[in-house]
Amino acid sequence: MQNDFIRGLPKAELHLHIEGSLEPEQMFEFARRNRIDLPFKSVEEVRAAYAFSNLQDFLDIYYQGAGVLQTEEDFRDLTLAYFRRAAADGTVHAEIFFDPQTHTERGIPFAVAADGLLAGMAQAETDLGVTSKLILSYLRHLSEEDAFKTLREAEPFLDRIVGVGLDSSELGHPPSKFARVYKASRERGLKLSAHAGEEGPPEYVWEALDGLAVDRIDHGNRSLEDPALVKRLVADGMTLTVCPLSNLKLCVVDDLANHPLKRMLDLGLKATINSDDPAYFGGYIGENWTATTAALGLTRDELATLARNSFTGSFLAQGEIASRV
Ligand code: ES4
Ligand code: ZN
Repeated sequence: MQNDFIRGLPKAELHLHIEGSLEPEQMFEFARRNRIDLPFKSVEEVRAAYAFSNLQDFLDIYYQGAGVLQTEEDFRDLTLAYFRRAAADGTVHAEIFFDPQTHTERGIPFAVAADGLLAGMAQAETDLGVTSKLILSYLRHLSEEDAFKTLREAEPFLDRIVGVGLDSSELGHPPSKFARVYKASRERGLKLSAHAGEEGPPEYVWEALDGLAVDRIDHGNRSLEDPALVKRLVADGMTLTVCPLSNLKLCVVDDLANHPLKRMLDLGLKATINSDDPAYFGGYIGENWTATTAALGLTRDELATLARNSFTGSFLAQGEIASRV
């Protein structure tokens, strides 16, 4: 059975927004203990609201949901709950994004979020044996100046943050808008990734490569529209962190059977499978692997390649990778 094979395959998750792992049940729990009013009466009502026709539809409700996260304990509990699910799916390493500006903009200090997340990550390693790294993601609908402010706030944590990302509304906010803050991030020793080619055109992927000098592309689906770009990504051995159930929920693909993941592998692209915002998109890493495998008929060889890519494409040090693939 492919599903048992998949669960038994040691995997890394490279594209996970921790705020996107907030399950409706937990949203009510945090709202209750923080005395916050929610515009929903029940878990069912929340789930019914998760019908999106594009990225912005989702982002509006995702930022609203994150409002229940108030204390260090909230961030820790959220993180540990994610790792329990990821571990059950055979995940042994995860590199998780958080959106500091989503929290600092509403008065929650950077350190409250970061300390809580790091505490959850440490506990996950002790209790579950899952290793992890933390990536701060700049919100691209805000200014580059605001991203610089976030980088300054991150300063005391830079020994515990592996890299930066770029997320939120893609169209109208090209990677080039953040060229200077990416250069500054690189100079501080941080790894670089950026969401590109999810809804945005291939030009945005070129910009992430040439303008930001990223180490990893998040999504990258629309790269396939440009053969010269595909050639470049293959030549660079660039990792793409692909998120099949996210693509389905956000109408980036109309059917999983038409998902480009298999085509990416056939073209020699270094693709990986990830869950993005599992509480909103209907599945954690395991469901992403099993649903994609069923829809595209992936072979065991392809599954092994995807698992290997998830480690070689990670921000683990070379020596750490060698012992795990
Ligand atoms: C995101 Cl799916 C996706 N795309 C862009 N930004 C995001 N933030 C959280 N999930
Ligand atoms: Zn994402």
